[in-house]
Amino acid sequence: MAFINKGFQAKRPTDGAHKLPPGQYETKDFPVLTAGPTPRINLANWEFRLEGAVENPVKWSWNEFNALPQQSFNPDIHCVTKWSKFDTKWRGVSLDTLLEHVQLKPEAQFVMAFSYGGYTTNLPLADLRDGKAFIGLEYEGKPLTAEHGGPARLVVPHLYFWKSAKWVQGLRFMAQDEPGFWEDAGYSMYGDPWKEQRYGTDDDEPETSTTSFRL
Ligand SMILES: Nc1nc2c(c(=O)[nH]1)N[C@H]1C(S)=C(S)[C@@H](COP(=O)(O)O)O[C@H]1N2
Ligand SMILES: [Mo]
Repeated sequence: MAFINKGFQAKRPTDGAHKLPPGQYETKDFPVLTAGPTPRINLANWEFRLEGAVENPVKWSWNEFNALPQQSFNPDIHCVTKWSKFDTKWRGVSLDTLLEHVQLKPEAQFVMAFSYGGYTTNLPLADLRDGKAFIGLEYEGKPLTAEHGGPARLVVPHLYFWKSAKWVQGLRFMAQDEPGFWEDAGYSMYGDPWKEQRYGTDDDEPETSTTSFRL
């Protein structure tokens, strides 16, 4: 029954209630999921960059980055391997704060997050705005551990957690959407857990497709 929309009954909670997206289960643990080794990062050389389709590429050292305004975030997170964890406790820098420092070129619509160690993941720029994403520096009141992406990781909790690049080094703004590491391996270009977009085959079909409406 391929024409059933898997996300039909799933609604993202709007009232702050903790809910499980379709196919997920709750865990109290914080599992570690990494493809490859954990990179060793020397804070003296660490930098975070905004580059690509911008008028003014920006770069922060570790001390400069930590001097940016920080906020607390308590999101629910959802991994494509089906665990969800409610009410995680972070501190970090909102992407809105970082975006104040760049003048984007008009064609900048997508972002490639890139990490120490070579990991990449793609997102629409709109998904980083309006309090929806942050760079996490602390978890449960302590500096973020290396296994969870410390010293700094992207956190985009409304999308599957593979979009939350650990050891993030920067964001490259792009005119066109391009697949990152897992997306290139067949995972969804967008990864909305409420629509259960796990694989590329779960992504919304173009509006021009009529076959899915035939019985
Ligand atoms: N750099 C990097 N970031 C990454 C990954 C990775 O392998 N490398 N794995 C992703 C996946 S698949 C998930 S589920 C989360 C896991 O984060 P955690 O190990 O802190 O639970 O990190 C994401 N970010
Ligand atoms: Mo994952």
